[in-house]
Amino acid sequence: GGFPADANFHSTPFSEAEPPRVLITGGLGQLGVRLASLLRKQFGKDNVILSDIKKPPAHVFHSGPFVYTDILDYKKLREIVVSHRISWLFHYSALLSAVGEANVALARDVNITGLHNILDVAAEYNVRLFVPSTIGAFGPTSPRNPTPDLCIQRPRTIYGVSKVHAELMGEYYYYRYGLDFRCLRYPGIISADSQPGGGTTDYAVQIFHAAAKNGMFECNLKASTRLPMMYINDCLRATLEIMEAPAECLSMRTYNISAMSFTPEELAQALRKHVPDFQITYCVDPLRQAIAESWPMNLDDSNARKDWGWKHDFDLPELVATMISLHGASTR
Ligand code: AKB
Repeated sequence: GGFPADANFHSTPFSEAEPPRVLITGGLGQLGVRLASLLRKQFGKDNVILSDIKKPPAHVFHSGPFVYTDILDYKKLREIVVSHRISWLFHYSALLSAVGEANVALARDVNITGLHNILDVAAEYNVRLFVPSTIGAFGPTSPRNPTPDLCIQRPRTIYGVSKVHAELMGEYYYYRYGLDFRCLRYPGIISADSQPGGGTTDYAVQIFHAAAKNGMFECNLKASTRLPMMYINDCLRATLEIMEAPAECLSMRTYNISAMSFTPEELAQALRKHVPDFQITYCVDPLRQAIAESWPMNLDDSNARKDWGWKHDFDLPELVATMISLHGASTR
């Protein structure tokens, strides 16, 4: 028998309900592989399909289902959703902030046209849809410390513009067609075993690799640049939690989530507790610096905490200790 995708299977115990059938687009970026392993633990390996236009490394290919999906090919996208009976979709395909400025036409295609395909297929087949938004959806005229959920959003990157567009279109489809759209504004995400690509917050990932390798790092943002950040485990747990939240808990469909906020200098200082001779130097990238200075310093996530019980586990000291232990830098 068919399983209605909009049935709230969480109202019955897991053992009696059919788990969701999940598709992750852009699955070979910084977050997809780890999201897939979290979801596979929860819902079963074969119920979670990773997809990308890139060729998966062997360990990813052998860890569970993988399909080629070009989100710009609408017919193929429908075919995948139908053939695999997809009921939840996590849409991770996107060009990030700095790389988007270097390739505006491609960023527009992937981040905006691609999103339109995702919205249409999700609405047509009754798929619950998660789209990550970002601190990059705010701009120089937004309040920066703290930044509430609802405020002026006039970003000046194509990435930010495309994410405001995604927030608004997702909410529009929710009100207009009943699409079960859920969205979180992520801070910069820090992970040990996967690299971001082309972002403004990338330094906070690269610094740990550099610390483990040779005890020094050249930072492309100024020492005093304060940005919101989060450890990947918190980010992925928040993502699963908002997807599982009963609809009646959600007073909004797009929430800020927050964990910590620091500058490169503060991060270097925290690193020195584990790598005492750690050196940081600065060679500022003007594009990334300008972007960072237009973004929030602190995100106000009180609505997420109130509505669906969001709570972060990792502050700066735990983040640094965990990243260092994963890189083995303490034995350097
Ligand atoms: C970027 O720096 O572009 C991303 C983001 C914060 O959205 N990491």
